[in-house]
Amino acid sequence: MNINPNNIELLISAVKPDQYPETGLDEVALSGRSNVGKSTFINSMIGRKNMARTSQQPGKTQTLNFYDIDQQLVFVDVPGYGYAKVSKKQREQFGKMIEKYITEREQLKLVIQLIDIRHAPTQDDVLMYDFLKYYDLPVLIIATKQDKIAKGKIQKHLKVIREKLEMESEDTIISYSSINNKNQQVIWNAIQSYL
Ligand SMILES: Nc1nc2c(ncn2[C@@H]2O[C@H](COP(=O)(O)OP(=O)(O)OP(=O)(O)O)[C@@H](O)[C@H]2O)c(=O)[nH]1
Ligand SMILES: [Mg+2]
Repeated sequence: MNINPNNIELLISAVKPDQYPETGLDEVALSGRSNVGKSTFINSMIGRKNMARTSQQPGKTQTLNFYDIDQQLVFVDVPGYGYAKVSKKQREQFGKMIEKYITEREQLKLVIQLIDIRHAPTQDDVLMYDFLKYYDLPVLIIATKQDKIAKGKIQKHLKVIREKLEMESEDTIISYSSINNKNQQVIWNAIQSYL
């Protein structure tokens, strides 16, 4: 897939369905723990440093942010889960907002779930994966922050993630680093195969 980095647009930050944009394009949503690197992943895939807002503090993304990617697809940046400092009420609101989007959005073709390659998936990661599979959504697992482990250990860590999630055989896992963009073309090819 060939993306023009100068043709990316934040369409809207939405909190409810009547705000979702009508583009006619397929959508790919980003899911994962707060601070795992979802917004950074979007920036790195499109070759733009500051398109999606990122932070070292978890809890940065609080709305569904729809990015038109060169009129080829829409990335939807989603608030992360598992951040203890978010209030219970806010967690419930995020949960409802995400559930509504994921379960009702027809043009949603793929969910990319990011997992930190250094650690086994958490209980929240497992719950999210199970939730997506319950709704029959294809899931592409990106084991991110690959730059933080030795190359020789990648396969072992991928295996731990695959087993802990009990990944379905049709789902794919790919390692990635938003620092050096390794595997970026492999990931674009994988994304394209779901659209
Ligand atoms: N070393 C390394 N750091 C990364 C990578 N991806 C993201 N980070 C860092 O991880 C931190 C969190 O990144 P974000 O993209 O804001 O995380 P997020 O998942 O969008 O977080 P929320 O919006 O809170 O859900 C930032 O300090 C990033 O620089 C990576 O591949 N390698
Ligand atoms: Mg974010």
